[in-house]
Amino acid sequence: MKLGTLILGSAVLALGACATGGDEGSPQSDAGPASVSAEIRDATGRVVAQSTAEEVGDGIRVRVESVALPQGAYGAHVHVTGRCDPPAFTTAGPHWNPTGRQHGKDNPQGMHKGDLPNLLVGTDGRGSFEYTIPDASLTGGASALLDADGAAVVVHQSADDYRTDPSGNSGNRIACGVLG
Ligand SMILES: [Cu+2]
Repeated sequence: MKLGTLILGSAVLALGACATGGDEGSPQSDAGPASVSAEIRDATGRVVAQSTAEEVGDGIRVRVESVALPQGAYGAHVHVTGRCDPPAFTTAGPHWNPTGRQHGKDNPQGMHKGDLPNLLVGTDGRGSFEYTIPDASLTGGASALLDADGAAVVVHQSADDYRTDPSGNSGNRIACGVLG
């Protein structure tokens, strides 16, 4: 924790020093937010779920909550690019995978850092999970989630089998939200 405080402190200092002069050329400095959130919208622009991502110790705690999805089980992942262009949301790119693994916790070559549990939604349209991505950070470090092009949370049309590369056989992307 002491090291983390020290790094944050010097990053803030560096940011202050840059305020009147040059910069590092990136809007995402190392002194980024400790938590971010996303409104997850379907192809028509309706908010169907919400997400938060928060730095906790050496990981990122991700919460995804349905507010208006139909009953069912949905694959959900952190994708590498913070762009959600409907209707197919392909601009969000592939799963966040800074360690070059395959998809899925049940895959011997898995898993992606962006892999998340399935989102289970009841008849009332409600359901949520909380999951901590280990050994990960939002900002700072070479493989931080919030790099220059950000990141997005994507919900797929069906459940993730946690095994099939590259996206758990979870079908089309039905909703997407930019983390920021
Ligand atoms: Cu996905």
